Amino acid sequence: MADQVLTIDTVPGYIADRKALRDLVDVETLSVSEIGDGNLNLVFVCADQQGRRLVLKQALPYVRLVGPDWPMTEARAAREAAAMRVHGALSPDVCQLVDFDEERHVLALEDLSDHEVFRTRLNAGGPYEGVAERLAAYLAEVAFGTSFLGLPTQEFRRRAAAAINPELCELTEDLVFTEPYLGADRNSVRPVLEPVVARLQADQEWIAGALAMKRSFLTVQEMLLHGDLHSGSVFVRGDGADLSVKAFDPEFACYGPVGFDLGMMWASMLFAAARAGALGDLARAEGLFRTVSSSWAVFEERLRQRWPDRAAPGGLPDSFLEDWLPAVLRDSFGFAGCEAARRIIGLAKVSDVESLDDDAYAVAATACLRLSRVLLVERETLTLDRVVEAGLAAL
Ligand code: SR1
Ligand code: MG
Ligand code: MG
Ligand code: MG
Repeated sequence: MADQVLTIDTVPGYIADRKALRDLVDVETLSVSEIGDGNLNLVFVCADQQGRRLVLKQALPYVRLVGPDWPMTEARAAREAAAMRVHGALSPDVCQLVDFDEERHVLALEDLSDHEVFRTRLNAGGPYEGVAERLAAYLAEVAFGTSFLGLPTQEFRRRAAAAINPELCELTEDLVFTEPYLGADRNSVRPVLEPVVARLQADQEWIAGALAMKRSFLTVQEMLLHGDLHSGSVFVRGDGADLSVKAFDPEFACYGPVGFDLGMMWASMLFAAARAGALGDLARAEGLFRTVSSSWAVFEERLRQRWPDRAAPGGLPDSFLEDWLPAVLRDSFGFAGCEAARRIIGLAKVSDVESLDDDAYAVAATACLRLSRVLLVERETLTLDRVVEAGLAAL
């Protein structure tokens, strides 16, 4: 309902009326700004004169990127709140939920205004070392803690059944797994890329790879996914020993295949690498490509550490892990290949590539699509080293 949608003028009154929030800031001296730049929601930063801050995020009843003509359930806010609680209990690298108002679909979030969005840092050529690895550790903890590995199977099945998010999953099915390959009116690329896309969309091996990943996304309910883990869903602060990493925005959360989030995250590293290469910094591009390998190593190591604590050791011998990890790796390649294509061809694009001038755009976007083909078509036999080789060869 329109009167339920917050504005910068109604936020102070909203906070004053909300018991969990009213003592966290002084509403009398509050300044409010709306900073949401994502595709779906409103985000308000509220600061009082004592320097206390609160961040409110409200799900709109439509897709912000397109407007009221594309309705979208606000129930996604409840999915997001639930995922933040579960993920936050398993990993320190998750933005904390302060309060959730189910009626108005408003989440109050930990103030991370001393952080920056990872994509912003990547686009500026800033430090990336350690971020993909920390995200991989977070994903490993969640993969263990929300799946049949860490949970008794009845509990696992109950949680999987409760975590449905059909409307947002359909958005992913359409935008990530259908439209870039089969075509859609809302697809677009700059003219220089049209022949590359036309060739790919006539490539049955590439399409079959994407549709195999679609089947996996639709049919596998393995862990509680973040569901949209791109570099715009990650805050970072500092680097080296002072690095802080906080994943946020899990409104697409659902039970799905373990390789999904890892693949999405890898694609973000590939976009940043393609951007660096297109701007002439091949050393940075190579370093970024190598994060696929280094983050996989962390993911695998963390799961091997957790393995002795699995819920049903009698039913899951070590041989299971030795088969399962390579299967997750192959899936992650495939999901990265879908994300690498859809952010170039489909509706929801990434500034890593879109902010480039035409010449650099042609290089970066073509490289992403070449990598998409390698990841999707070769995923069953691909090695981590070959990703770096193929990435550099594509630039
Ligand atoms: C219309 S929403 C498009 C995209 O934005 C979100 O961040 C998801 O990535 C979704 O696919
Ligand atoms: Mg409502
Ligand atoms: Mg049993
Ligand atoms: Mg988002």
